Amino acid sequence: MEIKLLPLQSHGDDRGSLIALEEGKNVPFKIKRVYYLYNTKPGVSRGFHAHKNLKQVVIAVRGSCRFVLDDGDEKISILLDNPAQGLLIESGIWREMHNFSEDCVLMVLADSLYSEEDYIRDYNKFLQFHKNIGGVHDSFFK
Ligand code: T46
Repeated sequence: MEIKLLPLQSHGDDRGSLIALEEGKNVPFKIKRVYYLYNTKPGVSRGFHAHKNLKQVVIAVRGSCRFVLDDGDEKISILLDNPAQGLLIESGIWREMHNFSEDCVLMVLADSLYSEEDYIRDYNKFLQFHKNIGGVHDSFFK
């Protein structure tokens, strides 16, 4: 599995830094939703699900956290600790988030509105999804 890290240009000057996120430019989809995770308690892990269709870009705007991405064949672990990098997570990928730093703020850009129907929260169902469909196909669950 290939990790897709998007470089985000930082416009720094002597006042500080600024990064702009622009749909179709440095974000490869139409942005329908933005949310952020913060105040994650020490020792807590999050995620443990895949999405049938959703694509997202995740940015550690502050602090750090470790992502484990799993496409059903292979697991890859990556530390997100740079506000000038966006992790692109395609649909059909199981994700877990571990080792949140106390100050971690994760900002997430999503290509769809929130829908619990899009989640696969059971790992065995995810493996079945991957095996039977080989990727993105919502009808398997209907
Ligand atoms: C993901 C990782 C990176 C909403 O009401 N609206 C929303 O847009 C989202 C994302 C969540 N929620 C509710 C659903 C749950 O009751 O907020 C609660 C926590 O969501 P969840 O347990 O899914 O959070 P995480 O941190 O496990 O996962 C989230 C996203 O859900 C997920 O898409 O990829 O962050």
